[in-house]
Amino acid sequence: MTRSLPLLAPSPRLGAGCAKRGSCGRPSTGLDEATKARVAAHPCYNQEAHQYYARMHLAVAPSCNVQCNYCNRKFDCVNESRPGVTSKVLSPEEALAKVAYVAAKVPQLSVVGIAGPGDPLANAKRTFRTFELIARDFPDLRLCLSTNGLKLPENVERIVQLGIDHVTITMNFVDPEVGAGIYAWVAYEGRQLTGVEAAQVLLDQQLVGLRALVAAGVLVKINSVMIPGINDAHLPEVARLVKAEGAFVHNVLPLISEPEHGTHFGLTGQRGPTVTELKALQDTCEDEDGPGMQIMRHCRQCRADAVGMLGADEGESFSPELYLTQDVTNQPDRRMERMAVRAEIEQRRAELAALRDQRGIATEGAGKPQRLVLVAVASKGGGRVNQHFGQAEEFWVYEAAPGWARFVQARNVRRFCSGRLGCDEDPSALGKLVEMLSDCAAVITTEIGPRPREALEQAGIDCLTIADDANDPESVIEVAVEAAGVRLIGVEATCGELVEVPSPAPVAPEAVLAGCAR
Ligand code: CLF
Ligand code: SF4
Repeated sequence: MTRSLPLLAPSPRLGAGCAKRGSCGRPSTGLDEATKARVAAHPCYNQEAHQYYARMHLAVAPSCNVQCNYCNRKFDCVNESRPGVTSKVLSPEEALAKVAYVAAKVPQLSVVGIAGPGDPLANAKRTFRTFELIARDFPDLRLCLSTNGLKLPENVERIVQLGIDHVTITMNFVDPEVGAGIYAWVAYEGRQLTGVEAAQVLLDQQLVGLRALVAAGVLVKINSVMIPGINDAHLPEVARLVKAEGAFVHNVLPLISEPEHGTHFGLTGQRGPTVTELKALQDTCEDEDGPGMQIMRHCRQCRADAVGMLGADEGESFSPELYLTQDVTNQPDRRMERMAVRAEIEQRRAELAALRDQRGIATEGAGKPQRLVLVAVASKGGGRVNQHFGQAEEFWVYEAAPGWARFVQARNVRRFCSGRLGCDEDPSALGKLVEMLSDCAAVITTEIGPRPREALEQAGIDCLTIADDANDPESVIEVAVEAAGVRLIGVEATCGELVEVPSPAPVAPEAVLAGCAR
């Protein structure tokens, strides 16, 4: 194996013996074994799982009962899906056919979700009929639902009955005065409410629903859209409250407000946050939360008809012409195939966990070092550094230090190299890419061309390459990231300087989303 990363001697274990850490030397997530098993293969509820497992969304819910200022109904629900293309709305039977087709082609599929394009519970009949069919034919797939929460209280019983184990509620405020700036109206009991009254009703319903779900043992995720100047300073308060109410994970995601989407915020010039602002707020919410509730940092704001791994949407490969015309039933051997793939994935994860233990690398929990650098990795998943710099459409950003490597952000970029068609000739493309990575101390990829290498190095970013070999346990993200952290912090330490993450120039949301907005 060729590599330009330094080979590491095993690092001393940080915080060994600390009660907050697991017996294996890695941090304990504080979850009991049953809960760990429930989220182990859910790509949204478990960051590591998103490197291995796929989800699919079924766009069966067209209408909505509220009007968010960041939504244009011509597009998908932006609570859980990036706006850009209106999904084909499926009937429950069409949705079942799609699941059968996708499950046969994507054996790492583990979760089926309903997240739009409107609100699933404003279309409760269609939503529950769809879940009913899937639960009947695909008992091995987990069911997931995302809602604005307005109709949650009256539907909790049905959710529990159907075994929908994961529910997301979008909660953007806990102070109705703040909420009044986010929602144009809320339709409730035959009336169209506006302002503080509308926000108060929505909040009351969300809290009643959240408490009932938690009491019933459903794992609840809270999504909060970060809207600079409107609710950004308020979201730590949301984090505190939802944690106290028993939410499992809090996903703080950035507002998308391109004017071409025609939303109120887009048309009135409301900007979204920069990647730096988003990370800072996620860090603050995590501190507010304290141990016990996780902050989700790997959300890709998927479409309501997304299929595949997060960050690698294959939805367009599964057209209705395919799944509505071909008979792909859920035969037992297909299920066996999924089970075999899952067993392989879990074996790989166990091997990588053992390797991290051997190296004393923690990925979460107490014992986070104070001296850290950010490192960007090009990966397509599988726990490997397996992407060429020029072909990456996203970079995974980790905090790294000796004994520590934690995923903190996925950043979308415009693909720089298009293979045989050559590299992007737009001189600003490379500049934007470098700007996007400018707070990182290093970039780790399988390969990188001389031009981007030079541009990154001129910006003070180290370029490290690691050969990809699926069977080589060295070819793993955390080990590579930690090696980078050790090297960079080591260099700084010998100079007698404190390591500080440089502040990048603000990055406009347009640049962040370039190449991903459809
Ligand atoms: Fe879909 Fe949402 Fe379930 Fe995941 S997405 S309904 S919890 S299976 Fe995930 Fe997509 Fe982010 Fe949603 S990355 S937008 S958090
Ligand atoms: Fe749009 Fe979703 Fe808000 Fe409804 S809940 S208005 S579909 S973003």
